[in-house]
Amino acid sequence: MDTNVIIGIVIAAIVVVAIVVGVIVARTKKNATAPAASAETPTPAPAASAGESGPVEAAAGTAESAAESTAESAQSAAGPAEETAAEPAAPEAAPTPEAAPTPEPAPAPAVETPESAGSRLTRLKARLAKSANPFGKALFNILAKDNLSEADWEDVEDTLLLADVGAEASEKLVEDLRTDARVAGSHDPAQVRAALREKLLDLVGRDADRRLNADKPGAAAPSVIIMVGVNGTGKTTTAGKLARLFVAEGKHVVMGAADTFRAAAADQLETWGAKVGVPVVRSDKDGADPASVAFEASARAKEDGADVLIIDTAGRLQNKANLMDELGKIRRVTEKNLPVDEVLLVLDATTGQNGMTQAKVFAEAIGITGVVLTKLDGSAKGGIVVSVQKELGVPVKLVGLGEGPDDLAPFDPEGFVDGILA
Ligand SMILES: Nc1nc2c(ncn2[C@@H]2O[C@H](COP(=O)(O)OP(=O)(O)OP(=O)(O)O)[C@@H](O)[C@H]2O)c(=O)[nH]1
Ligand SMILES: [Mg+2]
Repeated sequence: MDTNVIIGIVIAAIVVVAIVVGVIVARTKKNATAPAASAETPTPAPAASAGESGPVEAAAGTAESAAESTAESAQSAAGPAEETAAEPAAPEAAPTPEAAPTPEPAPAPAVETPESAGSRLTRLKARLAKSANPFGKALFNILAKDNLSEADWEDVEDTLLLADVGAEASEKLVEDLRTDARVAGSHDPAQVRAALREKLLDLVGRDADRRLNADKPGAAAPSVIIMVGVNGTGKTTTAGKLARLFVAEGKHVVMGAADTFRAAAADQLETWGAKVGVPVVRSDKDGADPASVAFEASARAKEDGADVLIIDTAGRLQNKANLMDELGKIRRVTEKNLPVDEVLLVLDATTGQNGMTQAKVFAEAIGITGVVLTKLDGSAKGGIVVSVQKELGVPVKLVGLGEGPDDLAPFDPEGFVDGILA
């Protein structure tokens, strides 16, 4: 009995050992075959198909068709080569996504908080005073003299003309100042300054409604703004800065890159938009129809329930009739989706009176509801504020005072006059 039990245990042990060994051997075989297959398959298979197809076809052809077949074989070789290039890409691509997600999501949350309108006004007022712009100060220095001679009054008028106030307005201001007792009769600098400040404020227009239509109560939503102007005045920059101003007010903004003249223009607008999380509707084709981009942008803004749509357009010379007609088309096509509430003419303050001719033609071609005066920081011609309003009968609504992202502010007549008198 005891011997039988021992024999039984020994047999059982042998069976168990045999099973364990069997399992180990099977696993080792599997491991050995799997990597070999995955490593080998991609390389030899394509090499064979690319290499074989050429010679086989060439051999079948006659002398005449040899050239064709060679070409074909080259093509057929290229074909599989492409396929094979794609094939191995698949298994190789598989492991990469695991590593890729780590670095990519990092840049996404970097959305900036733009400066509020109130605080930028104070900053911009100071900048205006420091710029090359204070023609008001030059006027004050003449007017504060004790006995004003005819030559002094001529200097006053010249200063106004040089600052681009315009001939008619300059003449009128000189007349007003000459008859003002505080200037002509008093020698108190404070009174002279007060009188000059008042007159300049009258000239700039203190009562005009300078709000953007999008900011008025009961404004359409989405409210549509189109930026127009000659080349390089600052349309795209202003569109970007304006988007920030709206974002600072908590508005949902969409932009349309209807400057399809060059892809860089849409890229430029996208860069502005990306900083504050504003989407940009654009075309990927250089030279696409700008009106169709405007149409798509207005459709998107409507669909998204945006508060404001800003459409940037290409710079154009006012004497190019076809380009001016294109602006009319952009407006009409946009209006198939949404009414256009605002057309902002972007004028470079440093161009002075030349800007006036442009302004008139743009006003006729597309209609203008407001002016943005850019580069006032580098201009001694701030008087253009006066002349452009007088000529067009539309107010200056915004001013650009630098290249910084928040260097755009609603135009404030008091701030402007104080800035140029400082
Ligand atoms: N100093 C100063 N520079 C400005 C101001 N606004 C715009 N610029 C600069 O003017 C240059 C032209 O600006 P853009 O916005 O590209 O002008 P644009 O009108 O869109 O130009 P096009 O699309 O080519 O017609 C850029 O270098 C801007 O930084 C401003 O208020 N002050
Ligand atoms: Mg532009």
